[in-house]
Amino acid sequence: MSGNTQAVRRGTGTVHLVNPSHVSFGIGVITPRWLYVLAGATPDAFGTPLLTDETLEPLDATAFQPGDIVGIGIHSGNALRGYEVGVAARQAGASVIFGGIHATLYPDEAREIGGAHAVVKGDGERAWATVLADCARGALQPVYEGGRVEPDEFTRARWDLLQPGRYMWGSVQTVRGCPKHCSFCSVWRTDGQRPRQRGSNSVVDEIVDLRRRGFRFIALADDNFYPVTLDDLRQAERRQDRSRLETLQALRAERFTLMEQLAQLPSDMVFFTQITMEAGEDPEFLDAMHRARIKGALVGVEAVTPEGLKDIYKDFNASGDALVERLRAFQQHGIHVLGSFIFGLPSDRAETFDATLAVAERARLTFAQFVMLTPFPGTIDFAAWEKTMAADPTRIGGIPLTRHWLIPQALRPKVYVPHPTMSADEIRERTQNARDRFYSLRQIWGRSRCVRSIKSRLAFVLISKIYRQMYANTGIATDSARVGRSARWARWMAKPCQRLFAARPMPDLMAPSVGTG
Ligand code: B12
Ligand code: SF4
Repeated sequence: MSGNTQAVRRGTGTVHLVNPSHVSFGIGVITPRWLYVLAGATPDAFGTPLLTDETLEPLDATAFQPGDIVGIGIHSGNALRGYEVGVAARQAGASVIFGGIHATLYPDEAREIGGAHAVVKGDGERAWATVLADCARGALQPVYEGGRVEPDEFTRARWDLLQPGRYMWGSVQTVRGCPKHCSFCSVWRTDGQRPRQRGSNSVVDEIVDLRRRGFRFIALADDNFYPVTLDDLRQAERRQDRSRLETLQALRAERFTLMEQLAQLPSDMVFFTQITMEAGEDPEFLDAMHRARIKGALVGVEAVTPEGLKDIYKDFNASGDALVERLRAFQQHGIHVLGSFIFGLPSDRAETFDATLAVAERARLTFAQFVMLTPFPGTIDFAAWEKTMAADPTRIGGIPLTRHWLIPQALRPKVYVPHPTMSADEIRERTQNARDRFYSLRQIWGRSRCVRSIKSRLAFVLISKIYRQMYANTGIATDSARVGRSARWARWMAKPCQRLFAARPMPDLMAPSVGTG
């Protein structure tokens, strides 16, 4: 995305921020928040950064000039493309800085193969200004420790830099960190287990800013919107741990304040978040979500059996009938659930796939994603797998499997962890089959009864299909023709879909005034 005006300052050229992607759709679903947050953390003296989101369109590397500063944010999935961008920027004579979760975990890699002059580990809010200042005086350090900033330091995103009409959903983060410790997830290890919860006023101010610009759909880009459970409170009470109890109660009260404020925003607004299913046991919380118009939530169901949940240290989830009940509780409060399931767990068997689909149906999930167990760096699963792979001689294009993100996308295996009873192909095919069945036109049309008018039902079908093509197919298909077809289809459908999400801007909207800072 180009087109911002930028001031060139003494000593340095333009500051670029690049969100890398090997596939572009023309339209984006959710705004990549880090781009706009880092733009917000860029001191005025460095001018307005030029933002490029490659999920919209590929980067034009000729835009890099000697003396420019190029910031690239990567997670493991887009690290390889990020490194190509870094190398191109360095060749053009720019200073190259990497950040994001993957660079935090592998700072040396970004320098060795990504052309990085410097890497920021952890949060970028504080470190970015230091990096820019060091760069301007020719004193860049190889690594900056960005640490974990406190909630009052979370930088407000610069939504004024958004090009109108390019994204369907705005994104606002309300909390970082998660108290759980799921074995496949890196969040609790990189962002920490202490919830760093942002004051409701600053969250709402940003949402108001987005609504003024015509965004009525907002993703609360949190990993766990429910960081304090009823059980946490009970345990603190039982232990008579007064100070913990007060901390937890304050966090919970702040959630309610936030939701109360969201409820006062224009009635056409819709929020979506990610949450643990424990919230399904907390009707007061679900009621507040409903009033706040948090109409959808991704719930990490992961596995439908107790054995599966044990495999991934997620015993706090329910299984069997209790699972169906918890998921239905969301639905009964008017909250659509996007159930997220992982296949390929050691205890999975051929029948697990059907059992999972049956739960998805019984629980009346509105959407579902079925992913294959992938050892992402920074997770317990990855550490254990890396150990077992130490003597494995397999190389793809010279890359060991334990560095799978460096293998070109088309050659990347889809299943990494050997399964006790199923082959990699069997897991992939059964996963693909589960997706095909869940997203068959007949099934989607049946589920579309969750909305009323025919127009809304058709919109539901469109959104289900686009969701599946953008996120589901591109990640699973082994055959590159299928990936290409999916991407083309999503590109073609994205434009009409975007129109469904856009709202008339409300430039005069004011924030509701209750709440904490
Ligand atoms: C929202 C979200 C999504 C959205 C993305 C929407 C979008 N356009 O951004 C959706 C739902 C599409 C998504 C999809 C996926 N996601 Co996701 N997602 C997130 C989530 C919850 C929030 C991201 C966010 O906006 N954070 C807010 C910003 C401000 O924080 P940040 O990105 O960390 O940036 C800060 C620092 O990292 C740093 N920084 C970042 N970049 C840079 C660059 C520079 C130069 C500097 C100096 C600093 C810097 O500064 C920022 C401010 O402090 C994160 C978890 C998390 N806590 O971040 C997972 C997360 C990034 N996702 C993850 C995963 C695995 C996925 C999927 C693969 C899931 C799946 N199985 O399909 C897909 C991949 C999609 C794809 N093809 O790329 C993992 C990545 C793990 C890893 N090792 O890479 C995470 C960490 C969650 C997890 N449970 O582990 N995701
Ligand atoms: S998967 Fe969800 S609940 Fe588990 S640690 Fe990660 S963010 Fe927390």
